[in-house]
Amino acid sequence: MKSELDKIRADATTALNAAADLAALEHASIKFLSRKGLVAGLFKLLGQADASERPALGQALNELKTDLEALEAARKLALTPKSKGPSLDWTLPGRTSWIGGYHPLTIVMREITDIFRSMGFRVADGPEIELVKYNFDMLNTPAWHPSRDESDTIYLANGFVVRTETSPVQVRTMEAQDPPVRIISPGRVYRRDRPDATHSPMFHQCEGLYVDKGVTMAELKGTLLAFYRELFGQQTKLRFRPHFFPFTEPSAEVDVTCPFCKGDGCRICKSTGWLEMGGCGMVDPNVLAGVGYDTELYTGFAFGLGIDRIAMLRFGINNIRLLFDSDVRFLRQFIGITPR
Ligand code: 2NL
Repeated sequence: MKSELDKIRADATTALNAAADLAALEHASIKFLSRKGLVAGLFKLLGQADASERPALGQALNELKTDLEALEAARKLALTPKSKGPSLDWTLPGRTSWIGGYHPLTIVMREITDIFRSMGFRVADGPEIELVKYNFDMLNTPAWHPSRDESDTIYLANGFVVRTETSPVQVRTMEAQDPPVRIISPGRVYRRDRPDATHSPMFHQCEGLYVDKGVTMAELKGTLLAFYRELFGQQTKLRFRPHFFPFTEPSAEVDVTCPFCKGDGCRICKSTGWLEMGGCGMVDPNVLAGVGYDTELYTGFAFGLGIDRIAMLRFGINNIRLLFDSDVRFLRQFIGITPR
């Protein structure tokens, strides 16, 4: 029986190893390891064996059975096709979700429009490419005025310019509706300026216009004072310096007390205690007449302020180019900041 056992071990090992696929393995497995297989047959012969040989034979038979079962399991694993699904590379970096933020100019622009909205102004919009007619002629700008020079203004073909102020928006609004008109026009404007820390050929302006019966310069100053106090703090003071603009008469430049030193004098205001913020005046009757308003009935005030300058002051930005370079290392610093 021992030789029988050795022969079955050799045959079964060969058959299981030789199985080239799962079907052949199953075939060999049935032949040797099933309930009526050759190994089971040997267990039946055990009863007829000599009593003295039975323990050793029994142990050898058990070993044969476990050895062949282990071989069959190993062959089965080797012959089972590997899963062909997409494999995962766990060493790759994960997907980052980026958090967005507002651009500093957006923050300041929203603060400005919010304040003027609260005072009853509407926000008006218009094209950045304008007719010379709207950018200069209808604003009472004489043909000889230096702002019309090609060294200052970017001229396009067929009587167009890229707007140098947002005033054309106000002219178009007045053309389209009768007084009362109470609007602001924030937006981009363009000048032929040599870029440096404080100048950019494209920058942002917000103009305001109020035309109605009996509008006075006192209301102009009161409106701007309320605006700047809301923006820079309630202790802010205002100063008008006489000036000239073709579209307003009288005209003034507007200074506010420095919000950093409260007027004492510091590095920001160059020890003057004042910051220059923009220009303003009473709308020249020629402008009102140009849009068909009755200048005996209506008066108006207008003003213009630079948005970039306000953003630079508000956030301590020392170079205007930072506002337009879209450098994420700069912009990241504004994540989480919202209009006040
Ligand atoms: C400045 C000066 C100013 C205006 C803009 C204006 C518009 C119309 C009629 C009259 Cl439709 N005036 N705008 C008036 C005075 C000054 O801007 O220094 N801006 C930064």
